[in-house]
Amino acid sequence: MKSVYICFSTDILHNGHLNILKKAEQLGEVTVGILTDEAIASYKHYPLLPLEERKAMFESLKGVHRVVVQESLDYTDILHQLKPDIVVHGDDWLVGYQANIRQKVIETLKEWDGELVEYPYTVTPTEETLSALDQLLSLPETRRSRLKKLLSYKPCLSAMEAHDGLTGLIVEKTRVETPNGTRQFDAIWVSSLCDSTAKGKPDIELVDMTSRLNTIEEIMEVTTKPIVLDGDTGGQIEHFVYNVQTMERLGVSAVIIEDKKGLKKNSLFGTGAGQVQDDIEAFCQKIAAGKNAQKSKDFMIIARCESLILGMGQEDALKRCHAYVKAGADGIMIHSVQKTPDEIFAFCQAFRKDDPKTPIVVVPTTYNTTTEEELAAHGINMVIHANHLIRSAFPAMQKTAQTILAHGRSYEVNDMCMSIKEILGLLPNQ
Ligand code: SPV
Ligand code: MG
Repeated sequence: MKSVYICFSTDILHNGHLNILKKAEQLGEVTVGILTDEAIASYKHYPLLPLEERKAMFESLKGVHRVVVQESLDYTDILHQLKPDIVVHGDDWLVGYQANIRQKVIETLKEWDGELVEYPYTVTPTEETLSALDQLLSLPETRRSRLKKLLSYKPCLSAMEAHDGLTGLIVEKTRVETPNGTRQFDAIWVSSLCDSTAKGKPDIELVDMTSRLNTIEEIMEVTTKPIVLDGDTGGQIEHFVYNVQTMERLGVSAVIIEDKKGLKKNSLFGTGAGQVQDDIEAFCQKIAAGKNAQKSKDFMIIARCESLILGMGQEDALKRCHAYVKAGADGIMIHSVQKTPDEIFAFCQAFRKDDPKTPIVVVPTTYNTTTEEELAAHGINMVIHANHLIRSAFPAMQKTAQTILAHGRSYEVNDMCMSIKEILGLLPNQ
């Protein structure tokens, strides 16, 4: 009897899957491969059912001899382990990002005269309803817990700022093919700088929480990715505890609050802003009160330390960050406005000596020649690209406005704009 291998990433079984399994069964003894949560999240949505449940689902199917775990989208390793006579797949992978994966399967199978059998891939009505999965993934309960889960298995997350529905869609949908596979952002950063700037206001906690929550609602309506809110100083403790519960209820995954007091100004001003850092004890009390107030297990409060920004040095930053973790912080963010990552790397090395696992978050706006890979290699768990969508949109819009004004007509900006047809087709469900 021939050995047959077929890999699945689905959460929900429908007729299309069962039909292809039936065909596979006629070819020989079927081994089903189940992709890990991480591999699935790398190219589509975060799976609704965790690996173990998906594995159990396939194990219970008639005609499935055994179920194994496939660690990556690339089949090479698993095929070398199993050496199947036949690999079965739908013909949907002839084009797109899967075409490379298919080619490697064909080459690997050649090593032992294995065969690839492809069946026409049919989009069943059930498949269409699978797009309703997005609706489920965007529900508060499902979305909120996803940041903690991603942090638990992915060494370093990449977050991008969004400040309205449209930028939310860009962060949600942007994917690029790289030699290491498909890449997409893991989380959405709702920056105070960008949220304020988009409203034509300075970043001084002037845009109040009601308005910030409206922005979040707008983003949430069109996205499924976990949301990390820039909570500025967190405000008064008495207000913070209420806001924590509101954020949780909405499905926000984490809030980052910074250890500054008085009128908050943006950190990128550096020491020029005359900012005062909060006392360690007072800030620890705020963190503890927030942790006490939260109702769910998965909401995260991340403490942001401004010691390096304010020239207080590494020892002060370390003392504070360890104290914040002791007070209950689920992660720390260490900020810097240096042009190189040196002080961040030195901090991480020292912090990791006493704390190997608390997630470290950074915002490499000024030291942006450093890659996420290098940051990850220094023990950093989340990289936030904090302001780049608004900073790239503004000059583009300004140039368009100036060009129209200069020419007294809009013809000259035709090539700077997307077409009316494109903008009308841009948004889903119109
Ligand atoms: C923000 O994006 O609003 C931040 C990060 O707080 S920074 O602007 O670098 O201070
Ligand atoms: Mg901010």
